[in-house]
Amino acid sequence: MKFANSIKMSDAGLDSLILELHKIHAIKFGKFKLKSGLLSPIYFDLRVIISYPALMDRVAASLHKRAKDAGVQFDNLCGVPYTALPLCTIICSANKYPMLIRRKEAKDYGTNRMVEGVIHPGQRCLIVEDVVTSGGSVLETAEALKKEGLKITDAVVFVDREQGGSLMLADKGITLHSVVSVSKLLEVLLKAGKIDLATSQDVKSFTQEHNTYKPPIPDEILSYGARAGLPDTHPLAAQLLKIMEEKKTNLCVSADVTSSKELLDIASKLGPLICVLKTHVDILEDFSEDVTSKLAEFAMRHNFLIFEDRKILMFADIGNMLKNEGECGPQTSLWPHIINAHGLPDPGLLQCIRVVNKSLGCGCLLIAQMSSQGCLATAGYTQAVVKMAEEHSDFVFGFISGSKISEKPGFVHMTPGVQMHIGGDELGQQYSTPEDVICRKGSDIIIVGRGIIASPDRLKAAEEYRKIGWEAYLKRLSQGS
Ligand code: S5P
Repeated sequence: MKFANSIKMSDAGLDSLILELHKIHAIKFGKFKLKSGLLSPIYFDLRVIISYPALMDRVAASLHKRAKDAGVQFDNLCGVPYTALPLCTIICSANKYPMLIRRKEAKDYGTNRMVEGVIHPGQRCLIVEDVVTSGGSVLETAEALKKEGLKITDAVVFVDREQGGSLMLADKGITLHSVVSVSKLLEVLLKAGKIDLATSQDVKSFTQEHNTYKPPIPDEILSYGARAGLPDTHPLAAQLLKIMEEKKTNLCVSADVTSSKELLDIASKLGPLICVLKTHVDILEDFSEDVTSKLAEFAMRHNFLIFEDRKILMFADIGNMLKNEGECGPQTSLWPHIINAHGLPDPGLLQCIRVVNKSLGCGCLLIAQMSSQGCLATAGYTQAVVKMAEEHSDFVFGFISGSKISEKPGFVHMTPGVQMHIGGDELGQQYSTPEDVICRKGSDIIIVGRGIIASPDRLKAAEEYRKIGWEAYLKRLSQGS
């Protein structure tokens, strides 16, 4: 028999694997009652692959490759019972890795063990799973293995249903590596004409609406004002949190417009309703120094901060290049209060941009997650960015993220991709609602662009977002007490 590990899982290989799985009804569309009682428009039944050995080899190989590509270190593997057991067996047999089996129920005779196989406490065990929804089954297996003294830092799964499992596991110190996400799967099936657009949208809405992730609720949820007064809070975060408390707003308007007149109009009219104005001055067609000084005037008058979004002129080179090109400093007479940077290059980048910006009183938000579909910033990356922020907390005061990702109350979380209804645009932007972002995902500030900018009455739209965002915050506070 040709072993599965010889199979190369190219993009085309993955697409054909998805199509094969659809063909044997391992992926089904319709109405399926889940354990929770919910009616799901999609169902995965990967149990059937045991009847298709060649396909089973390919799924096992893809799991193995995913773990290897992610550089996961492990001493042995354990499959979550039952569907992942044969998959784990194939990986171990083909690659000569030791395997462990977790029992679902203890025997009442013999050794009475919950985990079978030779255990060396302190060794790292990689968990293998077929489908993850909430992450609960992976966690159960991880807990059983931990009781035996094993270290569990990673799990590899074939399908991530993108309903919060990876975030929940990340909270427990486990990085989830998935071969395929539901979004990718829908994309492939749609392209191949196996499903229609309405089915794909239906599944997307279902996964977004039934996200199972609940950020851990700290013993006490602190108000914005209380967080401003904590000794470890960065001075800029403190200023921002105070503004939010005073003006009763957690709204940041993303003024993505190309004319200076429009930008200044937004700043002057919406200024009283917002805590932050996010600009992209690089897209202004008629930029002049006059715009920056007027923006600064409005920021003073209406008490908001200016956040210049650096994603287009991205700070994403190595630190040395930015130093050489003088890219780190102000490009205009106005220097914003806030800038952002990716964590991708390395901490050298932060050191470089900090030198210029910190002396000007500017603080930085690290982009830990993105709202765009298929974004590569997944759990492991996000965790690394949080660590980077903690190590540079004299300059970094928070994150651009989809939810709360740090328990440190001094960090501010700002979330883009917000509109009144969940959905997205044709270029992959994905939207959550203000209530979802603030109340359930525990973020602090909603960043709203087209939800306000494309409205015929921007003032009215901004007031609606401000009100809903603020009410969601009050609800979050009341839930914590
Ligand atoms: O992950 C991100 C990060 C940012 S800063 N996704 C985003 O959409 N943004 C920005 O938020 C994006 O550059 C744009 O300025 C704004 C979202 O605009 P909207 O019109 O989709 O609300």
